[in-house]
Amino acid sequence: MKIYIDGKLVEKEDARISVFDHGLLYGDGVFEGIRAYNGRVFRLREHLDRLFNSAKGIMLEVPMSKKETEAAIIETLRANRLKDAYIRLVVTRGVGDLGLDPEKCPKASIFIIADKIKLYPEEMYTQGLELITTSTRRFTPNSLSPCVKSLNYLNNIMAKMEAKRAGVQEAIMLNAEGYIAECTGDNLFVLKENALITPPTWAGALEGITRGAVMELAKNKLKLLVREDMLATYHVYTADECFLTGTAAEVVPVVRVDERVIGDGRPGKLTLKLIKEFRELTSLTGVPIYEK
Ligand code: PXG
Repeated sequence: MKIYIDGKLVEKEDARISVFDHGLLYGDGVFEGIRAYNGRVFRLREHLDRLFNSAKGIMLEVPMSKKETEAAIIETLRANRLKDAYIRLVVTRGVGDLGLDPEKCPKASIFIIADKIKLYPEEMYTQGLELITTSTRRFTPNSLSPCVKSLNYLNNIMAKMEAKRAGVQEAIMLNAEGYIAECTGDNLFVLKENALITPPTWAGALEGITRGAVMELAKNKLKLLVREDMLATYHVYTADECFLTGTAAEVVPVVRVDERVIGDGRPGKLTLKLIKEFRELTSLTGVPIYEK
């Protein structure tokens, strides 16, 4: 496996980061999780825009332009001869001293891992997930903006642990006011009487790339009304359908939340249609890896 790190492709064993890197010492950095399907990188420009916006949010200068970063991703995929892949793009503050001050870090580091994609079990899509609401809240815009996809995922990790310990796979995270933000690594949607609703970014949701694609498909292909709105757990319990979206999971039906059955307890009809539409979109669109 070849890893891209600061301008070079190196073997996995040689891909190393310093113990003085503030990405490690403080979670000071940003990242993206991207997928390639059948030789095409899905929504690459959108992922790069989000990465650069996350970096701007924390005053971190990405050491390459968007164009160069795009080229580095393609180069890494080619070096590993991948057609279907999960790509992890990371920018850290770089090496500094033991203090917090990022001014002591002269140069940010960038690395790209492109690996084979580990698919989730098919039952997850045919049977649906169960969720709980966790006690760990999503952080608020008066601390770190939840729109910044930073290297500090401890909140979400704590929420994930709580879900696993409760015997379910995923957790709903509320914001400080008690409205739903999203899940630990996925956005949440509910469907009620032909309206598809998802929390806005100002409720604490990350502006998911999959979320954006699904909103477009729901509007244009399924002719649903789509809107961003505040949701409380009550609105999920009483929804006709519920599902999650994310790069790794794609579109996953939710059938139970906090021990309430959603709809008839099976993946919703429109959710299944969206899964199909999304799979079609990912197989047909994206930035080609092997063509010029
Ligand atoms: N919310 C959060 C907090 C995320 O981290 C999403 C939503 C979905 O966004 P996209 O753009 O992927 O549709 C994410 C995605 C994981 C994992 O293992 C998930 C993410 C990052 C790293 C790991 O589930 N992020």
